[in-house]
Amino acid sequence: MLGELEMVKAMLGGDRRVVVLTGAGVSAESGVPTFRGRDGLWKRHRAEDLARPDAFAAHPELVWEFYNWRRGLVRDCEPNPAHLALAAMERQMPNFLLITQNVDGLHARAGSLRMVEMHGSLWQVRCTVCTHAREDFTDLPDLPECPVCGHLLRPGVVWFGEPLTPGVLRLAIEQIGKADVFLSVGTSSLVQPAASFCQLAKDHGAVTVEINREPTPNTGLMDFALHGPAGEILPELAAGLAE
Ligand code: BJW
Ligand code: ZN
Repeated sequence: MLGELEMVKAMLGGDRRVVVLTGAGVSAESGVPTFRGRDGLWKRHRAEDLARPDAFAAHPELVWEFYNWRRGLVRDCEPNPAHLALAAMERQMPNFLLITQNVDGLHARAGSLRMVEMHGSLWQVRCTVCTHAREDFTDLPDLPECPVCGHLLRPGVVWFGEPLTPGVLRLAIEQIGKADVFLSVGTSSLVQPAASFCQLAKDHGAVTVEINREPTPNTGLMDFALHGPAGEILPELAAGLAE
């Protein structure tokens, strides 16, 4: 009898439409701290308490210090076997879309192209007042200023209570609605709207698969739950496709 991993492998072949949602757990093996749990602490602040517009309005220097620390940390990290396996899957599958909640850019550095960064990017900055926005990989000052109008810049990420970039949610919903297989990898499935993607996929008849070190609130919705490190499980799935 086939194990769960072999059964999932078998469903990824051919021209099946596959949508993968990733979260912070995918980058954990690169040394990037996850958002929640013990890792989600920075200088006694919870990451969730800093990734908010009200925190930025009240303490922009503290929030920028948090983001500048993360930019420096991620710059020294490398994509891990989980990122590489997803990039390999994309090359082997004609109908593949990666939707990531991660802002670290490691999927792109691993070679993923058909990818949506639904919560923005650590490497984007934009003005809090005018339309200036840019990609910036350099070391930023403590309180970076807009070169156009002189007002404060902010990280180009999506904070709690903010809408996703126009078109991103529409694309995700459209593609999930057509998916044959939906994989949720390394996310706690606590943050909306990403946490609802699994139910959406299931409602449209997709086979649902979770890859995580621990169960999540969505585990009960899954047809398959593969518990373990993404950096071990994803390469096994990708290797199956090449055989
Ligand atoms: C491993 C592993 C290994 C570890 N291998 N696994 C409906 C109901 C209730 C609330 C809401 C709702 N709709 C909207 C909301 C509000 C809010 C929300 O969801 N709140 C909940 C917390 C209750 N959502 C929003 O505000 C969103 N906006 C929105 O909906 O706007 C609507 C709107 C429309 C029109 C006008 C105005 C508004 C926006 C959400 C933005 C989230 N932003 C953040 C910060 C991004 C920038 C940054 O990084 O600094 O995104 S929050 C944070 O959480 C970050 C992450 O992308 C996101 C998800 O976290 P993730 O990836 O799941 O990480 P963790 O740490 O939670 O989990 C890691 C997992 O990995 C764990 O399960 C581990 O076990 C596992 N793991 N190692 C495999 N090796
Ligand atoms: Zn400006």
